[in-house]
Amino acid sequence: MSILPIIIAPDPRLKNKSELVDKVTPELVKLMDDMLDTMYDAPGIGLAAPQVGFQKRIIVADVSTQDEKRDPYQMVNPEVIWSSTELFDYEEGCLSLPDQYADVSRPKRVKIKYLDRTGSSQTVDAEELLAVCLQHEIDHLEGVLFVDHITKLKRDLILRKLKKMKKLDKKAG
Ligand code: GNR
Ligand code: NI
Repeated sequence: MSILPIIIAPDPRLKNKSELVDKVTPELVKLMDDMLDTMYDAPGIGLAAPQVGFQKRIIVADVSTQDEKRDPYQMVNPEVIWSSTELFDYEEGCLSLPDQYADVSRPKRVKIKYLDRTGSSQTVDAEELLAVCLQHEIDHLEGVLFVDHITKLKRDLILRKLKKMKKLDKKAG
């Protein structure tokens, strides 16, 4: 159980492509457990390994609400193997872009193939919020942030604000 520091944009580590995992080792299972702890602590509904400094194709997610039972996903090498032509708009945020939000349009339903924490191949059919979240996390593995799906004008505005915040943080120590 550890909470890992989350990398804030702009940061070149968030723009890298993450590497395929060739074996689900106990170390990677520990990383996935720490990622869930970090996500719940933030709090967030998803987290990708590159956000905590590991350039590996690993994501976690849980879109359950406060009054529901926890429903965590831990996915290794996730891939979208089908997506609907119907789109779904959602106001996205990101733990690596604190307090910044924008509407993003993505396929409403997706089928995702992945390895679970035991190394077994699984698929999940996701729609609406879970589909948004899993596509957002898989984007992180390609070095893509939600702001890469909006206009350059809006993206530059958000990235300028984050740069300014980092500068102020540095000054404050
Ligand atoms: O916590 C998160 N909320 C969220 C809201 C709308 C669309 C996507 C997300 S994912 C985000 C956590 C995060 O940054 N994951 O990479
Ligand atoms: Ni994110």
